[in-house]
Amino acid sequence: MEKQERADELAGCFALQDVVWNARPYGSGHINETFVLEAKDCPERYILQWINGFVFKRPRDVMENIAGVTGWLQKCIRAEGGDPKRETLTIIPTKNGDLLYEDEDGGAWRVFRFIDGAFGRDLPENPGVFEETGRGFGRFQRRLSGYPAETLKEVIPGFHDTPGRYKQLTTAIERDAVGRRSEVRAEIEFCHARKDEYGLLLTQLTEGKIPLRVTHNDTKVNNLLLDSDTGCALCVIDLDTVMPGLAAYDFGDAIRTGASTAAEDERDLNKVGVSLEMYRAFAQGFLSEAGSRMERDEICSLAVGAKLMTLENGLRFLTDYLNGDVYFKVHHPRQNLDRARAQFALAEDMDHKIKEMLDIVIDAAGRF
Ligand code: ADP
Ligand code: GN1
Ligand code: MG
Repeated sequence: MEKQERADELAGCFALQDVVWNARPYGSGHINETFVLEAKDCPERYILQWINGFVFKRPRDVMENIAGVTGWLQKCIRAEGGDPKRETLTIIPTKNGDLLYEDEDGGAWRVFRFIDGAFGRDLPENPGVFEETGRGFGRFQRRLSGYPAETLKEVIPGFHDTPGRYKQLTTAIERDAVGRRSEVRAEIEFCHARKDEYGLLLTQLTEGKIPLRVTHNDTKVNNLLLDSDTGCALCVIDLDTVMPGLAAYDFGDAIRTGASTAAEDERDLNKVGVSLEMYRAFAQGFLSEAGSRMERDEICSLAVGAKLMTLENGLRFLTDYLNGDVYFKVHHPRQNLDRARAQFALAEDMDHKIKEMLDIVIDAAGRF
């Protein structure tokens, strides 16, 4: 059965008001299928999502992680005088009290309260918006600093294991499943030439120079909602990948998406680069919330993280292109290749600016 058809029927399985719900496709994520549930004369709206079972092999683990983390965040938000219904996700259980609903094809579905009066962006329009985005992700990391990390399930093993991502690329190159290898020789060369860089952060972690924290791990700019009235950071969403990780992953992925001068899949590579003005704005916001606990090595790792997350996503997009677009949603057949090329162009620009990027985070931390 098509997802849309299923979505229309599924509202009745969740603990919602007993009215006729209409499901409309929503958002621009690459992984899940998202719908907004609306009903005539009903002010409440909800998000209904099909959890991508190819990406998340154990959706129940995903939901248990989210339940734990949102429960913790609700307490922090209440203690800080905030509104837990708007500042974090609220899971709406099924009528049986379960965190998810399994359909007869084995697909997993969940419902969240819709956060009204808020907006997200694929690309922030100015440094002010991006500074708030930094504050939002930094606050998320600060609030979760005491969370018992050992209770979190590793929902995607090796999610930010960049050397592992490179290995997956080499496997995809060898298999050449859909005959695209000969078309991407230059991109493959680019990835081989940088193979010594992929382990930079993991080495620092193993050597004890930077700490493991509870991180979001998918801090694309559109995974943060801002308040429509005040423009302030409101709610971090898309909590599927909350796991132990590095501050540099969250800092880095937000820079990759929000400080880029072009879209993630921009074809005109002359347009692609990192804006240091945007980078600085994000760094100031992020560090104002999460920076006080960080030592100098960790602060420096943030700049490295920006480059590494950009390379890592490039590796992943190229791998998926070679595998026949089985992981990321694509709207046309060359989109993963466009995405990979744009990431590589962005990483090259970061190579030229890495010294300034390091200086900016040190400066924004204001303590060294
Ligand atoms: P994906 O993993 O596919 O990126 P997301 O969980 O990020 O899925 O959801 C996709 C989009 O749906 C988001 O970018 C956001 O615009 C919107 N969205 C998700 N959850 C909510 C929510 N609780 N309230 C309002 N909008 C939401
Ligand atoms: C996916 O779910 P979404 O669209 O926010 C992906 C991220 C990638 C990103 C690239 C679970 O994020 O890791 O960085 O696409 N999420 C997962 O745009 O793989
Ligand atoms: Mg998302």
